[in-house]
Amino acid sequence: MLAHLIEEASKMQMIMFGPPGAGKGTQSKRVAAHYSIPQLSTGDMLRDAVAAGTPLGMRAKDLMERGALVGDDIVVACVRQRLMDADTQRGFILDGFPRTVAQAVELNEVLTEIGRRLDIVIELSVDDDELEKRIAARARNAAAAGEKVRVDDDPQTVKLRLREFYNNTQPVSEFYRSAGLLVKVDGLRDVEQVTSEIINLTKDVRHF
Ligand code: B4P
Repeated sequence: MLAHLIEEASKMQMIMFGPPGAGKGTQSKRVAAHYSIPQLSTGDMLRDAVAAGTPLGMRAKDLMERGALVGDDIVVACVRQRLMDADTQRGFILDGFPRTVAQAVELNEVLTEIGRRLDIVIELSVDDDELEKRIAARARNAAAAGEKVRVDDDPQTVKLRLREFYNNTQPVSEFYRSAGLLVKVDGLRDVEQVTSEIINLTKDVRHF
């Protein structure tokens, strides 16, 4: 009973980091459900804005379809606003953010402003061949199910997304490693095995 109450009161503030298709979205949803905290995916926020045709979505659409990163100002503004929502009080998982060192620096500023801090950054490691296979499988499965295929899941665009990752996003890993927050997880295993490892790694870092 006491353990349950402690679990209820404690916070988990984490980042799920990794290349496109590493399973950030897949794992964030599962871990967020385990801790009953929201998954804040900048990819989903941007896709929703594109679908709704908002001014922000119109700025993001072309960049996303080309496999490029959307401007730091747009993404940071989305995250800043979302972190003000009451449901993040017990914690959150940032999925796909930050994707540049500038975003990481701005996130630190936002968290300091609102009196919050990060507990852990999980980096999912998956090699490029497997990333390309997973994204191709997602596109095939969506088409077979009659669902919308993500424009950026086209094989040529995936190569550009990977290039963007190595040029602009990979340095974020070093940023958090030097802050003592980074933990690498082998993302090549089954979905369930990866989730178990993340839950094991995170259960001792929650705070009040
Ligand atoms: P995201 O929506 O973040 O897309 P992603 O990197 O492809 O997704 P993820 O790693 O979550 O893969 P998933 O779990 O789905 O970004 C899309 C675009 O938005 C970016 O290219 C950029 O333009 C823009 N954007 C987003 N955030 C931004 C930011 N902060 N700054 C600037 N621009 C930004 O997994 C992929 C597939 O693998 C799935 O089909 C899944 O079922 C499968 N899978 C997962 N884990 C597996 C496992 N263990 N084994 C086998 N298959 C697995």
